[in-house]
Amino acid sequence: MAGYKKNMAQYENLEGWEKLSLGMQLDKWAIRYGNRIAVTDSEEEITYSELNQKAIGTGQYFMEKGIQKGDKVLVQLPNRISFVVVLFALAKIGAVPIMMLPAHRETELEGIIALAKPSAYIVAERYLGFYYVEMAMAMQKKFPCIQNVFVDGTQRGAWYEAETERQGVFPEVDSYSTAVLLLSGGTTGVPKLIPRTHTDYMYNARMSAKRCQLDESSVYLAALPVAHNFPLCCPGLLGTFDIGGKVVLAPTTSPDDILTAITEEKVTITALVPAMVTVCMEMLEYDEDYDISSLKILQVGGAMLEDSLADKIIEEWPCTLMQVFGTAEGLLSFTSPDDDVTVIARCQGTPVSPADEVKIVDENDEEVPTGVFGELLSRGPYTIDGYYMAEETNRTSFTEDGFYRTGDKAMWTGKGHLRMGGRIKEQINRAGEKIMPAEIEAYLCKHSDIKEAAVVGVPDETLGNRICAFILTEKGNALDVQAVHQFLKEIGVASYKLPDQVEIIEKWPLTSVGKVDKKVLVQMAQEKRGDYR
Ligand code: J2J
Repeated sequence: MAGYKKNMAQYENLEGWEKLSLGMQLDKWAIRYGNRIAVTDSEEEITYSELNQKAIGTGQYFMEKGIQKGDKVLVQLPNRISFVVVLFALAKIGAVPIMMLPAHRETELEGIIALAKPSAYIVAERYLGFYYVEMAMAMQKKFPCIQNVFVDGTQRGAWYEAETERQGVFPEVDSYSTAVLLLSGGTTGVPKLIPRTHTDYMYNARMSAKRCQLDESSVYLAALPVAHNFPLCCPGLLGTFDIGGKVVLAPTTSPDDILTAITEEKVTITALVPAMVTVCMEMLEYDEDYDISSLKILQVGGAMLEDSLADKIIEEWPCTLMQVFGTAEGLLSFTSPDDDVTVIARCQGTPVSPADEVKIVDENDEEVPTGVFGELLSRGPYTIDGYYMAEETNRTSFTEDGFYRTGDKAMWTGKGHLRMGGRIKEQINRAGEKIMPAEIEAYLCKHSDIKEAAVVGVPDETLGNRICAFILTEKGNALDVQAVHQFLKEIGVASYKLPDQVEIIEKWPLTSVGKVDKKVLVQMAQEKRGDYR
């Protein structure tokens, strides 16, 4: 452990802090919102009462098959109602879902199974052309801890459909026990699991819903994979259920599925990463049949939102942009719909809880003044004090007094808002000179032929790291290293920041949650190394 253990009692007077398990929250919502539609996917829609009934039946079935309170359970389901049923069924038992993404394969699974030793694996039979059953069976064979594999098939599993009439007798679940294990956003190294408790997770959802001004008429579209913290809880599914709104599950992250769902379901709020906004905008330009006029709030977060894209959203979308800085480890900072548009355009707002403690520090952990970038640290009611079973990592990822080191560069603006500046770890050290990719990306985007840019540090024998710029050009125009150098020099960029390698790209490699996958870009840069000067 990081030597520091959070004392939950200090938060018990906070508005929205409730000592109730997620399973019991659903009982409460079923009574309060009964016949209102809770959630719809491309196949069916169910009410709050039906959702609770299905969760009770499924939970009872899982218990009969041997899942017990405290067990870890791998859940790998796409955006379908069965995901929601499973989430609450496990919550009622006090079993802990590990939130795998549909995109995960053997390598990711093996690391996580070895770490958490799940007793069951709940998986879709098939999704986007991939047949999961074989992979699940192979995992079960390799790891005897997995006693059961439950398959959500095209006909839906017996565990889901037939069991709705059962009465539930469930163990008592401590609301300060772990409710879910989220996967850390970090794309490198050993997998890190993030333990979130029932109480802190619900608090996270409530504070987010409050900032988004959700109410019973809200229709939330889960466009990202729901196993991710953003659509699950910020405010996502849980925040929408808590307020009695309706959740719509988009079957994939394709712009057509997203825009069709917004049009047909009259969605009022959704959450996208910047790369998804760009493709949706392109789609809207070519197809006039979509109608996004029902949208009140577009949450954009997960990665740096370029100023130019923020401006474009504000100009072209018929709703309020909400900039979102979020981490599955906890801390959330959103702009508010009541903020001035100049604020919304240029920052990521303020933390969602009055009890969040945020510090921005230099390399000696000393706080930096307003307007100066440093590393963002956070501690608070819904921020974890350690990863699951990861003593070593915890020593470096948390300070002695329990602040989580985000590894993100941020500053306080003069008006007291957070502005993100990219990853600290991403910093490129080129022959001793420190370069932030985000800075070079912003310069490159000033070029009239460049639509988007991503800069990575590539291991280099001579320089330590060389700078490689991937660029997506306007109308496929070709630009070489010389042309890029000339432009950057013209606008007055120091010569040590000039990219050593420039690659034209037509389509970004994306991570499973839609961020530009910089790890893949580094590999691509290495493969093409012969081409650079
Ligand atoms: C720059 N970087 C950002 C932003 C996240 C809501 C939204 C996103 C996540 C998420 C989330 C950023 N500008 N606006 O959990 O609830 C980068 C930072 C951060 C990392 C966290 C949520 N918003 N980031 O993305 O755990 O680098 O959570 O540390 O996947 O994404 O990644 P993750």
